[in-house]
Amino acid sequence: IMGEEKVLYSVKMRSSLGGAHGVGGQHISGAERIVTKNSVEQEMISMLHRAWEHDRGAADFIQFKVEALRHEGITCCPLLPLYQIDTATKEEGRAAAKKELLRSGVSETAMGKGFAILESLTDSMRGAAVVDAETGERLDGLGMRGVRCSCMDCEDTCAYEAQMGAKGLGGEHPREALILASKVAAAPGTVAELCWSDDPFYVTGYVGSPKFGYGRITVMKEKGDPIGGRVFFVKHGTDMDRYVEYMQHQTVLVRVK
Ligand code: WAQ
Ligand code: MG
Ligand code: MG
Ligand code: MG
Repeated sequence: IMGEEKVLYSVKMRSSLGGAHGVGGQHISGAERIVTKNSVEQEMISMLHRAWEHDRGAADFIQFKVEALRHEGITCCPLLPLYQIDTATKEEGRAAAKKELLRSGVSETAMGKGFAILESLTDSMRGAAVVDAETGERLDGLGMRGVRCSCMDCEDTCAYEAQMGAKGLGGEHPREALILASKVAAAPGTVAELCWSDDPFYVTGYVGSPKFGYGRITVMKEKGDPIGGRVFFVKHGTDMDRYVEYMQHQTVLVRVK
């Protein structure tokens, strides 16, 4: 018999400063985990602290959503293998990212379009721009919001932390990025993903792909730059309704080998 403590809960937090999102508040941070019931409370406390102590500012508006998940709606995908490219400057990092995108199957045109979207931002996006990996056309039509990838976590936090801790990659940023990139790479249609952080002092970014995994690029922007974004490059002809539905609503647990 399955005990109460085996029921999985989604815990989501988003926070802003100067009011709620959409009514003048500036986005500070968001977080989500999928945990057993006995961990929900601890998770909420640690998210609260993250919102209050964030580099982007101390949030004054914090929202939580706690929701029991239905077992039959949950799927699994593998954790992407990680490799690292050491770079010293933003220019070097972005050049490395371009190389990774091209060898992952993104066309020169689409790569240029993806970079143009992120490099022309004057404020951070909330989600990701979806770009046709062949033609470079932006497909989501969601402007500064973009598509949010949600409803994912690692299946076994202990196994994950043991593996990443051993590589010196503990901490929230690599964890969240690797979990997200793993779900994105497993999506039907994804060719590659490009990302750098909106946290002003977090200069590491990555290119993820189902072909090569998670290519961590140590420097991709200048210190102090608060603008970040993501681009999901998809196969020409990808059904966008299904793609967005998977990103926003499919619960995916990422399995550590
Ligand atoms: N779904 C889609 N796009 C998102 C999501 C999401 N759930 N969360 C953030 N984004 C977009 C949004 O445009 C943000 O501005 C941008 O990505 C950056 O988000 O050491 O910290 O959460 O290996 O600031 C990568 C390197 C860190 C980690 C990425 O991203 C490592 C990071 P951030
Ligand atoms: Mg964030
Ligand atoms: Mg984040
Ligand atoms: Mg951030």
